[in-house]
This record gives sequence, structure tokens and C-alpha cells, in this order.
Amino acid sequence: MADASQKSEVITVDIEDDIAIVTLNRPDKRNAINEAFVDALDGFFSAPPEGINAVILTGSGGHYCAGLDLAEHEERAPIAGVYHSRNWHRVMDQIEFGGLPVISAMFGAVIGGGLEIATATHVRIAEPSVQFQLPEGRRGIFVGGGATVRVGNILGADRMREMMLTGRKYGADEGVALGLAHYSVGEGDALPLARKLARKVADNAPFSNYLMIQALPRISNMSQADGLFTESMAAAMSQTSDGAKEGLRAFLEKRPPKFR
Ligand code: 1HE
Repeated sequence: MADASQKSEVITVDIEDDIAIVTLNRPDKRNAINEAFVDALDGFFSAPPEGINAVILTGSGGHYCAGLDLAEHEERAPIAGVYHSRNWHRVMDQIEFGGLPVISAMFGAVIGGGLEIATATHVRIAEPSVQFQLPEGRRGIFVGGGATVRVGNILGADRMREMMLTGRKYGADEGVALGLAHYSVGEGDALPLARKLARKVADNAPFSNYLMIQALPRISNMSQADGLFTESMAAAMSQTSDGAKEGLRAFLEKRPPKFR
């Protein structure tokens, strides 16, 4: 695909071959999330440009995302608050399950809703400036964009509770030890590694990627018996796919597979 770029106010999208680089673009607000920002993420992940096989999500101005925009936050009646939170859930689900592998290149703040976005992505790379934090207790609010499930699944409820109660910050290396990030890299190295990993992921068989993204988190929520049954269904379907034919043939012919 030819180089192209699509600009919007709060996110920018740059296309490099079959990889889209989505940059959260409110640097003067440390990329804090307002309504326009949620809508822009929704717009991109609901209808990504055709031909895209992987996405890199990153921030501008030295930060990934400082969470909910506290200046634009409105007081809402409980029912309106529920719908607001459910809309964030829908958009985070769109990031996690929209069909494209998403790689986060993170630096600076990965705070509150920023950590909720990060944990909806599939590969997370942290530079030394990263600060993971859930400071909702100090702001008099609670997480509402999926952290109880996504961060809770990574840290466990016990460690997440301690993190929230004390407002502690975790850095890149701690983040890797805990699972909030998968890679800890030097300053300026997150985007280059994200490009390298995006290339690898985009070159996998599409149906295998689909199963990794869609089946794994669902199976982990199932009973052992249901999970193993579902795994067998997924394995059988993948083994009869065009991807399996090409992947196995390429291995035997000692050449890289070509799936697309
Ligand atoms: C903001 C926000 C924001 C920065 N909403 N405006 N999130 C937080 O509680 C994080 C709050 N922010 C911070 O802790 C710090 O700003 C940072 C660690 C992210 C960055 O610090 P620093 O020293 O680099 O910058 P700064 O001077 O604090 O911020 C620069 C500007 O960004 C400043 O505005 P200015 O008009 O004074 O220039 C800040 O007010 C603004 N800014 N973060 C609004 N978050 C669905 S539930 C999810 C719930 C949550 O996400 S709670 C966590 C919210």
C-alpha cells in the first residue's frame, strides 16, 4: 500500500505498507481521554483502513496516555454514568477484539484510562519513562474503562487492589515482571521495536492471528472442559485452513511462508 496519512484532531493515523500507526494526539493534555478521543478510537478500530494487518498505538509529547480528561469530566446521574462506562467498554473491546493485532509503544504516563487502553492491546513495549498508575482513589472515582477485568486479569485482584489503594507507580521493568508490559527497552526504542514486531505479527497466517486474539481470552474465561473442547475446534479449523497448507509447505520447502 502506498504511503498515506489521515489526520484527525485527537488521533493521527499514518500508514506504512500494511501497518497503521495510530498516535494519541493531545500532547498539551498528556493525551488525556475526552469524548472526541473515545469517538476517534472507535472510528478507527471499528473501520480500519483496508489492507491493514497490524496496528501500532502510541502517544505524542513523550506520554502514552494520562487517562480520563479530568478537566472535561462531567458529573452524571448513575444511569448516564453506566452508559458512559459501557461505551468505553465497547471501544476497548473494539481495540482488543476488532480483529487487528495491536502493539503499544509506551512512554511517560500510562495512567488510569491510559492503562485501560494499553491492556486492551496485545503487545506492550515500555520505555524507561513509563509510569503505570491507577490513581482513581485520589481523584474520588473508580476505574470504568475495563481495568477491573483487564488489569485484574494481569495483576490479580489482590495486587490491583494494593496498586489502587496506595496509588503506587510501576516502571517499565516492574511492568514487565508483572505483565503490564511484555518488553522493557531503552529510551527511543519502543517505536522501532513496535515496527519490527508489527511486521512479524502481520506476516503470520491471518486465521492463526485471529484465533490467538479471539480464542485465547475467551478460553481463559471458560471451565477446563469447555476450554479444551473449544481449543480442539480451533485447532481442527486452523489445520484445514489455507494458512496451514502454506505454512507447512513453506517449512518443508525451507522458505518463509507467504500468507497474503
Ligand atoms: C490533564 C490530565 C488529565 C495532565 N486530565 N488534564 N489521570 C490522572 O489522574 C493523571 C493526572 N496527570 C498527571 O498525573 C500528570 O499530569 C502526568 C504524570 C500525566 C504528567 O505530568 P507532567 O508534570 O508532565 O505534566 P503536567 O504539568 O501535570 O500536565 C500538563 C498539562 O496536562 C496540565 O494542564 P495545564 O493546563 O496546566 O498545562 C495538566 O492539567 C494536563 N493534564 N493529565 C486533564 N488526566 C473511565 S475511568 C478512568 C479513570 C481515570 O483515567 S483516572 C486517572 C486520571
